[in-house]
Amino acid sequence: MSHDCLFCKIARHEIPARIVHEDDEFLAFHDINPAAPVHLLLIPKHHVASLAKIGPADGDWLARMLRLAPEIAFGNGCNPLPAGGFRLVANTGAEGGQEIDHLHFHILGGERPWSNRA
Ligand code: DGP
Repeated sequence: MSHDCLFCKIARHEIPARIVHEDDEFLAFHDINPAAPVHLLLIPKHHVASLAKIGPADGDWLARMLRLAPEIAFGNGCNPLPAGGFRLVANTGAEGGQEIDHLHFHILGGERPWSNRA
C-alpha cells in the first residue's frame, strides 16, 4: 500500500466512500463525480499505479477483477442485457486521462443518454 495514495486511503477506510463491494482483494465504490446514472470505481486493494504496471505475475488477480466487474455492475443498477449493459474504462497515464495513480476500472451504466466522459 502507498501511504499517500487516495485510493489506498479509501481501501484502508481512512477516507469515506460509498462502498458497494468489498472483499479481501478488491473494493468498489461510487465515483465522487459521476458521469453516468451508475458510475462506480473498482480497485485492487493493493497499490498498482496503472494497467501499464501490470506484469506476468498479475494475471490471476487481474482476471478475478475483470470477472467481478459485471457482478458489481449488474448488482448496482446497471440494466440487464441485452438492452442494458455497462462500459468498463481504465484511463492509463496522463494522456489517457488518468488522474488517480492507483489502478481503477470505471463501471458506467444506466439509462441513456449519458456522456462518454469517465
Ligand atoms: P481517472 O481520471 O480515471 O483517474 O478517474 C479518477 C476518478 O476518481 C474520477 O472520476 C473522480 C474520482 N474520485 C476522485 N477523488 C475521489 C474521492 O475522494 N472519492 C471518490 N469516491 N471518487 C473520487
